[in-house]
Amino acid sequence: MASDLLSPAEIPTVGDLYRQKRLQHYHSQVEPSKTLNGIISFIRNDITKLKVDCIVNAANSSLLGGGGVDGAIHRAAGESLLAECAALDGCDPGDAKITSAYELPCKKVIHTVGPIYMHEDSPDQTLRSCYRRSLEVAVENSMKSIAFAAISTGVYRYPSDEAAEIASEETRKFLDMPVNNGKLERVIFCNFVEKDMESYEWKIPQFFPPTPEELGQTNGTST
Ligand code: AR6
Repeated sequence: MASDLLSPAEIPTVGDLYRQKRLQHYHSQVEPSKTLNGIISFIRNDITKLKVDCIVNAANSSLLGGGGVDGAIHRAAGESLLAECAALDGCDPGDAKITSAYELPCKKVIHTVGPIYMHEDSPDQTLRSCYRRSLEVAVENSMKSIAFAAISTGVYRYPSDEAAEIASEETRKFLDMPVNNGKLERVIFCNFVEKDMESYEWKIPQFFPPTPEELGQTNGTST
């Protein structure tokens, strides 16, 4: 097995980053949650190296592969992935479909189709739907850990800050729903380029703010 694979246990959570003073925080209207801060991570890495239950691909509506992260995932998975995708009859923008992962170190691949930023009237609604549907499909398939590529922020040219805000907000909404409690143990935003990392550093604390304990202010009793 290649030694450059990364498992969730090796990836710091947002809670870890606050405790280690590696993540700044700002004023947030959102309730801090120690539980959620133990689920969320954002990293800069190649998503094909992650040993998580499932990774989320930024596909196009044909599901027949392409460049960017889609190309990287198909190359690493091998030709069987393309054969399974070809039988799925495409995917609408904002929707998500799941396949096996073949030669990838993860168990499943969720393929979602993001908006082409300049081509849609409401690209934000489509991007929100990508995150929501991918999380739903993951839970329906008993996935415990999920890693997202930064959907639409490459050739589809969605601005990184807005995309990171949508990803963070939709994930927070999903995890806050009582029906989803305890379903996902880890949600990892896997960025490839620095501009997306900077956007997550800015947006994550707005939707996953630190608890007093994570700031070292009290012994903490928050959930
Ligand atoms: N691991 C993680 N992220 C990556 C990797 C990687 N190995 N490679 C690139 N990225 P893009 P889109 C990041 O263009 O904008 C394809 O041709 C990249 O830095 O892959 O949704 C599809 O077939 C960027 O932040 O996807 C579609 O036709 C992010 O992945 C179209 O591109 C998404 O960039 C979809 O465009």
